Amino acid sequence: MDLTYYMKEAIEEAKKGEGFVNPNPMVGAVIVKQGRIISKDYHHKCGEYHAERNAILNCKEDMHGAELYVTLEPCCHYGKTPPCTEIIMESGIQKVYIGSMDPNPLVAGKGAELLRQHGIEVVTGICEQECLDLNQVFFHYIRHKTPYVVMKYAMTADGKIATCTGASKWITGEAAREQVQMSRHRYMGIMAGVGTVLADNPRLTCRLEGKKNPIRIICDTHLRTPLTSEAVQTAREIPTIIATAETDGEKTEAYQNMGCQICNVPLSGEHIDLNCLMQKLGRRGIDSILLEGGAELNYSALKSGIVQAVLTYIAPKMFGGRDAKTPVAGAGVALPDQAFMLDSPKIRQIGEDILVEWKVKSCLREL
Ligand code: AOF
Ligand code: ZN
Repeated sequence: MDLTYYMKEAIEEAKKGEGFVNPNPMVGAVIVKQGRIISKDYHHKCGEYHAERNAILNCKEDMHGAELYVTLEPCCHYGKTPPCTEIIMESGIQKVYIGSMDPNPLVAGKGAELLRQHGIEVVTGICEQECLDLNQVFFHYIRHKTPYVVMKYAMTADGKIATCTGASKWITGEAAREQVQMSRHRYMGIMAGVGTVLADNPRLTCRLEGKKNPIRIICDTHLRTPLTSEAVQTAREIPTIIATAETDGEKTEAYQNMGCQICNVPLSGEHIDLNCLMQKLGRRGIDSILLEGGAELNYSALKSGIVQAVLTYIAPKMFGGRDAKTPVAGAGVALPDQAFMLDSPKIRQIGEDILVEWKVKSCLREL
């Protein structure tokens, strides 16, 4: 077997932690001795042991002379758990293959260096691109301290997100909708505008068995969210943050009494300052947000430069209607060369629908 085979196994292990590890990275580890996998494991949940430690602790065989394949550079710091370098050095493992380096300033090359100083051979950059792709959220969050924002919308082939009467259930088929539920599990937060809350009264939860609900974030400049809305009514069970410029204590208290958290954000023009909101959410440990915006919020988010990726679901149908809503509204740009540019499209068919995943170009440059 070649090196990439074992690293791919480690990547498959890492993916099992999806949605549960945030704001930590997904990490997988495989231990190989004489061409045979003798242990493999992953980082299961934020705050619990790291992948390498799990794989070593679960290994039933002697690890002397074995090789470790790990998707992220082993840590060398005391965080919520002891350093992985320590247990690797005690284990007898002789060679470590690393997928991607850890940009966390507490690690950042020091983990690999420490292993080398202790006579362990270290090879870096195995399946590096796949390992970088795996943890786009973590790499963004550790560098910028703001959430990785993914704008998601579903539209018809003629670019509508609702009919001329505003009806939108459903645009895409069941398979695509199930995948959206998986995104709600994967990302830590879900964000919508008050317009969407008023129009659809969504729950913004993950309906998949054994998965987790995202933290709900409602952008509501003037605090218009009805106290009777689904989100407010269930705020005691599912964390719900209302981001608002309204500072009147009496008004905000009514929401707090229902279990909502109020996040006060200054105005930027007519709406709350989304960059400021992202900094505040980042400080609360939210590393990623699925933006199920509504057309107005989508435009504000693009304009503020907070969006890193876009998920476009396209259904094989057309609604027509000159007033039927499109995914991004706001004022719009005046000239084609002022467009928000997208890049790196990945196209897939999901049931009868098409999914295009893009990166937002300006954010790519910034990374
Ligand atoms: C993980 N899982 O498998 C590896 C990580 O607070 P701690 O102790 O959980 O440390 C978190 C940091 O450890 C994280 O930011 C990353 O830099 C490093 N490696 N983290 O959660 C793992 N190997
Ligand atoms: Zn570690």
